Amino acid sequence: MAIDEKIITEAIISEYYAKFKSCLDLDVAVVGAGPSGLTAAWKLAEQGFKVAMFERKLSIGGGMWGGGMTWNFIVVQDEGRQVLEDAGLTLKLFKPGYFTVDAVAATTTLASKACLAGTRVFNCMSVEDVVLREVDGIKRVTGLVINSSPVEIAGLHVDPLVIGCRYVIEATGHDTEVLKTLVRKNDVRLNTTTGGIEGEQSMWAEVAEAHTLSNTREIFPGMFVAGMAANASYGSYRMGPIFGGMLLSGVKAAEEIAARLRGR
Ligand code: 48F
Repeated sequence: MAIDEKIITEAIISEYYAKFKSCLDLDVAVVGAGPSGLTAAWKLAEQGFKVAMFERKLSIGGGMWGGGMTWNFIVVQDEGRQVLEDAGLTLKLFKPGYFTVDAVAATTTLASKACLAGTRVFNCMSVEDVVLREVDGIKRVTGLVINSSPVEIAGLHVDPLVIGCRYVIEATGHDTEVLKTLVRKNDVRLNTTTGGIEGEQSMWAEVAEAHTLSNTREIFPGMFVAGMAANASYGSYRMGPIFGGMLLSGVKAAEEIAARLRGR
């Protein structure tokens, strides 16, 4: 069969823009494709919600590829194990209560679950701001301001584009980048003790794992925090290469948002 390069180009242009156009009005926009964002996207997309995920890097998976210090295994406790088993992974019991799994297998499997469930993934896309609106007298996040990562990396002066959504999941990890932008640019109060971002504390895995789950909530109207961003927002600890809290946080964010969207 003859191959026409122009048809290949046309196929990519058509498919990409059809995908982009279908994402102008989302149920949920997930920022950051680490383990918490991937799990949340998977769980929401498999219920039929319209979900897109925006990830600055070329690869999705965030900080899970390299296990601990590039030694590519991760650890989960009993509590988080089921999420990975539901995804099709087999975990190995290392010591009572501690399970291991290959980090690359875990990352690719979660990524695959999110994609195959119907998440529209935009890699190489950075979220640089949010859209704020006053809805019934209350300020609310109603969309994201996005730009091509190569534009961002090159420091080019190019304006962004905008998508709309019912909910944002802020899953940008330790840096809580999107939430920081929301607070820096607007006179807003978050659902935290001080009303601001509390900041992340040093390593305390046991407490951090539990807090990741309790800190997964709507921190500002229209915006949930998940994963490490949840702990960094609410002033809890880091936990290193134990990932159950990240997975369960994604599940919780998905459950809470699904309930709100259904009650709409
Ligand atoms: O850091 P990350 O993996 O977030 P997570 O889901 O998981 C944390 C763990 O990896 C680990 C840990 C567990 O013990 O502590 O650190 O909370 O993934 C966050 C993703 O967000 C992307 C970033 O490239 C990464 O892949 N990201 C960050 N800021 C932006 C962004 C942004 N402004 N726009 C798009 N993507």
